[in-house]
Amino acid sequence: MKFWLATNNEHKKRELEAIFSGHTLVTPGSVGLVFDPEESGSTFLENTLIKARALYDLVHEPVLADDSGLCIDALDGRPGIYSARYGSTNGKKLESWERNELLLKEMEQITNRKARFICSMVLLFSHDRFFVVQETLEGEIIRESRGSGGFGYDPILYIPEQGCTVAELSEDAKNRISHRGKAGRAVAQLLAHIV
Ligand code: ITT
Repeated sequence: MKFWLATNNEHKKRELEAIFSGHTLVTPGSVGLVFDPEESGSTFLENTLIKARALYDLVHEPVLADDSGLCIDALDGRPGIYSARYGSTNGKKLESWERNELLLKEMEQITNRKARFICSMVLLFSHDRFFVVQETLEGEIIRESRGSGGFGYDPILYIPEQGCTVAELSEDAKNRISHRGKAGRAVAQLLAHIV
């Protein structure tokens, strides 16, 4: 099946293409559509729906959207829905490695390192018909960045069961255990039943 992908993040696109192999995913950017909705929701789920509906209004075809981020217990869930904007000044976003360094600094004196990635995913057929899944990947914030795979906060989330950070996993291994991989497979299963 073909669906539009409500993202400008190439890393997410790549992961989702592997998770949804057998389907055709098209990003607005790939066909020259300008897509930059304001993520004004107060939860991952609200932001996913905002993105999905905004793209649906442009294309009037099924849309898949993902809103995700890193939630740290000792920081009351921050950066959470602001993960992409953590450390931004005057609207200018930091590079991923700069965000990671800043976050490690903020966590320097903190002993409770528990954290998780969250991915809220929506497959939307119209404004009022959609399927939602939200998944997590549990881990701990490491003291120093490790690994070069993945993207975003992957080098600083350590997964005890794997004995490494997410950035030290292969793409396949990340997709097998990740918040996005688990959410995507659940959505793909739903899709198989409803289409
Ligand atoms: P779109 O809104 O265009 O999809 P984005 O990068 O702004 O792209 P989000 O608003 O969902 O996406 O922000 C998610 C941020 O959370 C992302 O920029 C990363 O910093 C982080 N993040 C999400 N998933 C991640 C993952 O699998 N590994 C590492 N960091 C992740």
